Amino acid sequence: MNMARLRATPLLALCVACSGTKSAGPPALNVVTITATDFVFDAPDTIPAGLTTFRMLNQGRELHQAVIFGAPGKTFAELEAAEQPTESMVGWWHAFLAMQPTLPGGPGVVTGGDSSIITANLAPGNYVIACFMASPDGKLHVQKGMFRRLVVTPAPAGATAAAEPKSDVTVTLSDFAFATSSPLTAGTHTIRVENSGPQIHELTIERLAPGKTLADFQQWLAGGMRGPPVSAPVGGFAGPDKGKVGWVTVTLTPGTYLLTCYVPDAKDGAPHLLHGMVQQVTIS
Ligand SMILES: [Cu+2]
Repeated sequence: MNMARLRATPLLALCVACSGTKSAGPPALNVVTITATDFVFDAPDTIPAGLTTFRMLNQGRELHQAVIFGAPGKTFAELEAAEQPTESMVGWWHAFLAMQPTLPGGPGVVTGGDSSIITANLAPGNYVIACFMASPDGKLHVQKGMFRRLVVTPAPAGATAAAEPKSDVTVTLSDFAFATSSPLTAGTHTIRVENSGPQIHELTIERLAPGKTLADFQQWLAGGMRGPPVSAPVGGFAGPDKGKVGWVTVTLTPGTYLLTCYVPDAKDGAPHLLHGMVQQVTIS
């Protein structure tokens, strides 16, 4: 996402909001900025419930994402304990799923200097914003303290819900596939992301290096991810829960991309992409 384009967006939204039109209509979407550095999040402490656009600015050098998760009735301390990996990946994920987490959606992974924009519907409750990317030392960013508490308060009484963002394509997530309603094309798109389940999924969009293919990516994975990566993430949607929807705004340019899901499998803990949840798409 081009920074100039990003800066233009809120200005445009502001103009619309301040145009003086008194006609009834849904209010503008609440926009929340999350700043990610190595390895700290800056974000508001409290936001109102409802449809919310999250703009994550990656001002670090490493890849970052902003997974937003909660679990009914859990304290922040319990959420923060659940996010820290244990020795067994599958054991950790089983314990995480056992608290019946909710992942309404968060900005997907982007490189340093880039930004990641999504819209998600958040219910009131306690949430944690966390980054589960790994550093070259093998530690996950969440282990380096890259997490932050977020309180979502009930929307004010009588408040009208904001309208859903307009999307031009839908990507449906399932065990273990991506289904695209129409071919993705070059340009800026707002993609509606639907999770038909049964598991939690995500949509990560990665641009393959020139001449590289899905086979090269799979070989790189199988080789223990040594050497330079064959793809670079350009955004995505972390979530949503089964049966829920969200939106991701992303700019694609001609080339070859991958749609990937790194969510651990509920049975064996392996990332869903190893169960086939990876797809190569050509953008023209
Ligand atoms: Cu998945």
